[in-house]
Amino acid sequence: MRLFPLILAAALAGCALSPDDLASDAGAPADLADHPPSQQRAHSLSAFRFGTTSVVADFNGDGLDDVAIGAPSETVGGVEQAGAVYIYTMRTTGLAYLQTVTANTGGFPIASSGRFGSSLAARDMNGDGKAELVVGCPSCIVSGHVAGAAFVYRGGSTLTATSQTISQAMIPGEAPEDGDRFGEDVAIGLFSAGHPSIAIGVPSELTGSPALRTGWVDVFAISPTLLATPSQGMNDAAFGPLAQNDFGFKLVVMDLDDDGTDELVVGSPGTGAFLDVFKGAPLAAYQKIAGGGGYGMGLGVGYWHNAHFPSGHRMPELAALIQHDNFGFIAMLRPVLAGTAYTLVKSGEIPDPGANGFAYGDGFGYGHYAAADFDHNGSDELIVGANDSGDGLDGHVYVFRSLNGGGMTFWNQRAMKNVPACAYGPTTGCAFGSSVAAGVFHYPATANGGDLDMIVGAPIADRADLYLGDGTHMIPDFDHSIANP
Ligand SMILES: [Ca+2]
Ligand SMILES: [Ca+2]
Ligand SMILES: [Ca+2]
Ligand SMILES: [Ca+2]
Repeated sequence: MRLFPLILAAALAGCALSPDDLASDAGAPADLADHPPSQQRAHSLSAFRFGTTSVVADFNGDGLDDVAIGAPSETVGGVEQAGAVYIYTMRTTGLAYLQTVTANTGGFPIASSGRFGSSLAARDMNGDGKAELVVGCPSCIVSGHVAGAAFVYRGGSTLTATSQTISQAMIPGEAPEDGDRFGEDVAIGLFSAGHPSIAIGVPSELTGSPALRTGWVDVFAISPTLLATPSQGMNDAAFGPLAQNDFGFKLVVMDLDDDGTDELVVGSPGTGAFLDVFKGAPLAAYQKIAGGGGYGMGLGVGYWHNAHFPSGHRMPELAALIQHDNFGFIAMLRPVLAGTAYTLVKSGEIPDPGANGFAYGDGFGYGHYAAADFDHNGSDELIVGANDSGDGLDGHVYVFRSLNGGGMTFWNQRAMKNVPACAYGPTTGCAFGSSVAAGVFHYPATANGGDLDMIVGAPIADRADLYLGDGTHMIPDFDHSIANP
């Protein structure tokens, strides 16, 4: 787990890594030496099961939040690390297991360790009020190569597969190749008003001549019948020299200029370590965010400063892990109008509260963040996991409260830790905080004023823990935590 930060530190300092450096850590074989840091880190996640990823959405259209929990290391049909996603819907008793989705749900043959569920995204893409689920499977075998695939599931009383395997095999001029990691992250956006698309990160894609492992993002248009058609692909060439950037490792969408269409933010935590913003249909390079250290390992979007565009629409803000001075920070970036165009400008940094001189080795800020107005002050709290907080893969979750433009501070609960759950993994910990998501998970939903709750993945303990908000605190409700079914 700590291999990655050490390698990134060396990479940022311009040091060359030898295979011996990698071989000295039992977690990563030497043959990963030419792969970017995040792939080496991914290799160490083989014990991560239920709760590695999560997404909250209303899949069945009843107005209540549901949740999908990813378990990319799940054994399916005897195939280790094939991966599965578990769907829970809100019932009168609270969150209840509904179904298990695997790559095979739509008929895709599970023949190897695909790590289905490594990435999740959800949004209603056909306008029926029921959210669709998109699942990345970055090691699925396509055309005989461990190249990766993604799948779309239609929302409804149960999720149903579209029976379409989305991969680079669909794209003229592109080919599935071993190790591409197509599906490492997925995002759903409206890059053209009314027309949903999905963006798929391919962070180990080779591009250029001579080929460099630059990374890539493929974009697919989604039809009203939920079928995907390739529309474009890009790397970061428009922004400057190519390198082992791991472009596409993390993706989020946000409408940063209030024109009714989403912009795509792409994290590139490799050699360059920056964020690229794309805008328009087709998406075109819009802004490169770099400087001060390494961006790209973790991203979140929320309404953290309670600001509004002149239209009255709320102004979204980006939170992104930035690593500098051997330390992890969450950088807050907000849209600022310069001339006639908005761009994202950093407004502040939140240091890792738990590092204690540990440098950036505690997993703080890796992955996707959650946003929720737990305290009803009009601006979202920022929820960030740190799944490796020093004492084995133990983990913390930090909740930062927005002061409505006056910066971020701790909410009255500085950090949460799932001590009961960690007892399941006394030697390795439980990686609590690997995924964070917010929604209303208590019943009835109006029982305490619609307060928002939180679900936290602890994938080495094979469970996700529930915290119920009362507007003032998050109260652990381990009795209703959900374990791998
Ligand atoms: Ca629902
Ligand atoms: Ca739908
Ligand atoms: Ca926009
Ligand atoms: Ca708040």
